[in-house]
Amino acid sequence: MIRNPILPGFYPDPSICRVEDDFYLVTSSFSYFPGVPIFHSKDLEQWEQIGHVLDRPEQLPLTHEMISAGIFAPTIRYHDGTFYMITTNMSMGVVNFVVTATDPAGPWSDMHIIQGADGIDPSLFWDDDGKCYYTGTTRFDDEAGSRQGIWCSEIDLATFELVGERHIIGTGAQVNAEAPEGPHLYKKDDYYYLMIAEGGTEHFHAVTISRSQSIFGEYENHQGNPILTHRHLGKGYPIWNVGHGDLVELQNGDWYMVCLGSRLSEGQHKLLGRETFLVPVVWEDGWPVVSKGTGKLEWSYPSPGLPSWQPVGHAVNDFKEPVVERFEEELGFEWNFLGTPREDFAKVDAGRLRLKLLKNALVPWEFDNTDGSVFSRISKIGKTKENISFVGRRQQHLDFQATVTVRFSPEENETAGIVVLQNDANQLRLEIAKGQEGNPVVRCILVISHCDQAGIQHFTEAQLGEVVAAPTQSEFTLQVKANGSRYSFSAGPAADEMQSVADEVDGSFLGSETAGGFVGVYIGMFASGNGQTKEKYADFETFIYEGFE
Ligand code: 6LW
Repeated sequence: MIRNPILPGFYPDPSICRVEDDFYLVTSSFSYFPGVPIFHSKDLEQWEQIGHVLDRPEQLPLTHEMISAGIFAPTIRYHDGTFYMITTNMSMGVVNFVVTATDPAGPWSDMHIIQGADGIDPSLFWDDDGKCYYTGTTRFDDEAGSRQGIWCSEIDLATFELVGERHIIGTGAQVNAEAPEGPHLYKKDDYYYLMIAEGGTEHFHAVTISRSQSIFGEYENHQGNPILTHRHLGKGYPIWNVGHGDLVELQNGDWYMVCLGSRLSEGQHKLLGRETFLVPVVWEDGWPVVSKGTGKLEWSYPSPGLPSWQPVGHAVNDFKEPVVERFEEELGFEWNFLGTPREDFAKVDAGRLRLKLLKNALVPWEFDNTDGSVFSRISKIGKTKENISFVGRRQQHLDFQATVTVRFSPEENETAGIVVLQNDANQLRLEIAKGQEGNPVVRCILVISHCDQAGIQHFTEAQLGEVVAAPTQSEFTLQVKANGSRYSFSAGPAADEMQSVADEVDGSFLGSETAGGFVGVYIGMFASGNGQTKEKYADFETFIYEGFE
């Protein structure tokens, strides 16, 4: 059975390709490093992460400053023995580039930057004659004024250069469609199909399609558009902002679409960001019908009937057992840094994750003095390339619990702990610090952004609770539990001696509908010298993530 979402948690803008019996799927990763997680499946039901496409600093220059910058919507394709992943790095400006590999688990090549390719959401399409075409988004002027459209150009993949004239091939199904983006071209039965996302990546998101018998158009919009959306289901429908899809044809001629959607907590909060869903597609009269019979994303679909298969490791969508990280070897694929790690601040060493106390902290700077729009915030990036000592994983369930043991003796204003992170200006931290009486304390800190009347963002920090530890205590068990958007924090010297630090905190402000941006919540471990880098580490042991719903 297909259980949706197939990739729970923040995995937006999915793209899929098939090579014989194997399916590969990639998603956006913004300012998290490594970037572009890549998943493998043979049955479309279980998905195993096989790596990250961008796992070397030179492939992925990022800063940590603006979490929703970095890598936007990738496309994965396979042609003639080579895998291609094409995407945009917003932290380099708007730079579109391709990396290639013969093994999708890596290594992937260095970046091949496509000069002259403006806009976001690049995709590649090979025609029957072997020519390859680039599609992306752009602003252009016509008699209707300045607007966004989809452009297409031939590309030479020997030199990674655009060839010949570029053509505007689509502007969306709706008149003055908001944000036509995420284009992909397909060819079926003598038609080129241009499938795009439109309506913006929020409540009005949608997948629409047009077709033409010639690659540069003119494309005829489908009368049945949008072919997938949840915008007409009203607010509060449990899966929201459905759109940005990519199609795949199975070995047996069946078709499926991967797309993004968000599960809502309490009917309105998008804490998990945008997740990856899978939906069956049939073709009728030359056009795709998505989720035939209901027309909306369902929580499950019957098995596609592919040969049975067991992943080699752990399927990323299997949470029957708690996910336990013992930090015995390298960090598992679920762990990320914020920005490109340029310093050696995280060591996995004999059952411990050692995080060095760097001078930077997860302090709110991101919203300071900018308006709320992601793009105006992106324009402010580039202040610092210094790291934050942070390692985190996605919150993948509306209800979950995470527990970790930390060895740390705080001095001066040093801190270490765990954080529920949407972005620098919207977070809940459970941190060990030196208290006013000199004892170590564990305190819960809330950081929340708000907008003033002029539309400028600010933030507030507040302490929500504190427990005081014995003067010599240096081992702490920290736990965060979520029940919908209520987060509870507890701490103690051992797992069976826990005390509440802050209970049932309203974490709804961590939803992207108010916090802004394109990411979902992470649960991270951090350490900071708060102003000073120290040759000192906080040691984290046995991180247990349990997902309930
Ligand atoms: C992405 C665009 C979108 O590039 O949001 O949902 C942007 N669609 O296609 C960031 O994910």
